[in-house]
Amino acid sequence: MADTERTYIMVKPDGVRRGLTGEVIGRIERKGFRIVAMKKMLIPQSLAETHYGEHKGKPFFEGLVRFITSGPVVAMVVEGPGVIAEMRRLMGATRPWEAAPGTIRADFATTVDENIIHGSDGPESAAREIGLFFKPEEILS
Ligand code: RTP
Ligand code: MG
Repeated sequence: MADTERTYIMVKPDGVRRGLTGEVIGRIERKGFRIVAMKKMLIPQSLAETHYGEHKGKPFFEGLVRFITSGPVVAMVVEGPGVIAEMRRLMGATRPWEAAPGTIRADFATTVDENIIHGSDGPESAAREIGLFFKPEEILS
């Protein structure tokens, strides 16, 4: 069985606005993963720019930061065997029209700019993003 890992998951402002927070949480819970930290928050501009730092200089960067700060998100740390890759699979491809049917992005999104959910894309980004959004004492052991 895959190693137990933690990943950073976030319902983006479009998902919160559209009332899809429960749908996303339900899919995570029904899968059998454990939510070990969670909060609803407005992301400050500086945190948004740091979180998406890898995309700085790309044409969509400013719009991405504007979007992710446009309303509350629901930030989570999710734990389970192989959870980093498995959550990426449950989310579906970045471009919703390329996402496999049954994935969150395929089922609920139509555009790449507003695609409902974020999930860390590897062990390094998971550790980095969890540290950006949560203090160690906010995470259940
Ligand atoms: P995320 O980081 O948000 O979980 O998404 P991802 O890993 O699937 O995709 P990534 O390449 O990290 O891109 C981050 C977000 O930037 C927006 N994007 N727009 N207009 C475009 O060509 C474009 N490309 C990326 C998307 O909202 C994507 O989720
Ligand atoms: Mg990404």
